Amino acid sequence: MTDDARHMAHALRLGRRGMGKCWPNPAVGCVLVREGRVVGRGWTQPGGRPHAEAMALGDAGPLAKGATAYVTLEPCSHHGKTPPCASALIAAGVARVVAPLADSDPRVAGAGFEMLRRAGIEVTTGVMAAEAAHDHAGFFLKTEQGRPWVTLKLASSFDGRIATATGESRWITGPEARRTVHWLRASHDAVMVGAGTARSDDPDLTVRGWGEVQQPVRVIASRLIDVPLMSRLASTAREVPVWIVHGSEAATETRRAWNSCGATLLQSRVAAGRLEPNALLSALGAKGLTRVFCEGGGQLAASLLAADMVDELVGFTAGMALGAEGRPGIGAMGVDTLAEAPRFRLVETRVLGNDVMHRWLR
Ligand code: AOF
Ligand code: ZN
Repeated sequence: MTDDARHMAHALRLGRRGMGKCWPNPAVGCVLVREGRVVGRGWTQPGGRPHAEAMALGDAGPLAKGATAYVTLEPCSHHGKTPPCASALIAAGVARVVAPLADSDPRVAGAGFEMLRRAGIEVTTGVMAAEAAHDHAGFFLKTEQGRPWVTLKLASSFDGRIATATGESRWITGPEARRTVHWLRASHDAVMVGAGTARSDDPDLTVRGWGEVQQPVRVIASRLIDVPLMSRLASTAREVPVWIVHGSEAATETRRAWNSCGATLLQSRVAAGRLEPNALLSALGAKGLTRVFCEGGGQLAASLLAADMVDELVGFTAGMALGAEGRPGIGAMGVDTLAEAPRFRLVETRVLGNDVMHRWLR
């Protein structure tokens, strides 16, 4: 590994600390290195500001002069709620900037690199670009296509079932797998379920067991908002945000009731009696979400998969069989031939207690 790659790997690790916390902004990391020594570290703060470079420059103080800045995304050039990071790097006397990729925000998109070069700073791009592209994939999708990255989780028996015929589902996978699910929730901006799951499981959808964390937004996709007002989601909507994406058919009284519980309602398009996946995700992207963790149910998962809108699969498979009478984890997708089925590439397997976790990318 070259020194540049090593320091960029460090900056990427720091950047990941902000994942799930700094939407609508990207989770950027920054390391300042002078004469081979790290003199400043920073990452994008909760809510998206201050930016990573400002944090690292603050950490380094006068030691930033003559240093190389390793930033996981092009430093910004626009005057937003904070001054441009490119100007801050110039003012601090940084000698060189290494950043893997250009920012996809049209207000920046190359202008940050341009500002630095004009000020006589050497700019190196491309270092660990694939890793950075993966970390910022949600932010890029949101700025380029208006929708967040979608991770679909399925915790199931060996035969892909999530409950018995009578609806018993606690617990198929063990505590280690469940703990990892909570960590995955925390690394996403939002956790999403369909109305069926919200009704049958009465889930909290919060992150537990990882200390004080910023809770992800809880999204319910429900055309008619047919989720009981006595649910945990409704009763805790003032503590941790609940957003409901619904169709125009949802009754006015139901909308009012959820509103007064503190939920945010987002009306979206319905096609063939279902929330249209594209419109559903666009509604979430428009609200600034960059990474959404979908935990079912089967119908929502099937419609996202069928629409080719799932970017990552995370499976937790237990050594247990429930048979054809068990409830399938994914609903009907209308797939007739293998050629029509969405395919994913295996990127990781992990043993978690008596279960296996497997991660796949589109
Ligand atoms: C950076 N470093 O750590 C992040 C950046 O609304 P503002 O003013 O905070 O600007 C948000 C934009 O800044 C966002 O769309 C993206 O282009 C960039 N994010 N830039 O230099 C950072 N998080
Ligand atoms: Zn910035």
